[in-house]
Amino acid sequence: MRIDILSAVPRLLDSWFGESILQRAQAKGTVEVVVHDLRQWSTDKHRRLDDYPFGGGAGMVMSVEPIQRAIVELKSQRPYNEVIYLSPDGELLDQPLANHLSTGGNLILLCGHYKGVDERVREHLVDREVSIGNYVLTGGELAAAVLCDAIIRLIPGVIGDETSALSDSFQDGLVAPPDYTRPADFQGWKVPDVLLSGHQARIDAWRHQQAVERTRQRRPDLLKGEDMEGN
Ligand code: 6GU
Repeated sequence: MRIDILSAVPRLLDSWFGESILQRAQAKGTVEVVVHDLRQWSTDKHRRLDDYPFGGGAGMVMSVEPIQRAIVELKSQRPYNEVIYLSPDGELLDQPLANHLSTGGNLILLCGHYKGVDERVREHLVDREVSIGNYVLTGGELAAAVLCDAIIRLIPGVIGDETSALSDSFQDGLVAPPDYTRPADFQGWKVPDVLLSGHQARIDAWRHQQAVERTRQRRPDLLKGEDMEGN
């Protein structure tokens, strides 16, 4: 899988993708993330990417031409499944969307800056718009990094224990049950007996019941439309 990120401030992302678990994934060849400076596709003599909005008003708008040239060039080199524009008014990123994108082949991620992009980018060049939450960031770069992290960690072999991505909070629509490690008694703070019992079926049942209970207390929004057994 290959992810191409188009940014006006690529250095913001270089350090992120040069470190961390994502670096290991890239070293193994599971995934390749390539960050591009959109300015290389600018034809303006000052390499500008933005311009004043028609109709006036505050802020600058990212021009359609460099973005179109970038996307056309990348698409001529390999197939892409989706071109995604990171935008605060996009579809909210959640686990099902991360799951979908992690199985779906190559992606182009376009990071907005300034006021946003010329509307014709959204109409003609982008397949999907994604937001990472109901707050506004200065640009789409952090959102692109969040989206990449959520996607890449789901690719088999990227995180140590291959089953652990599937037992994450949210994968079954429930938050995760509590975990404990040694010592079993720390100054009187005890691990629940059932976890020390050795009865795997009882442990599984306890974990499921804890997950349901925690979801009801902390994230009742996740249970909408589900019965309390989490089915
Ligand atoms: Cl994708 N971009 C910006 N600029 N702000 C955001 C966002 C994206 N998602 C949440 N806030």
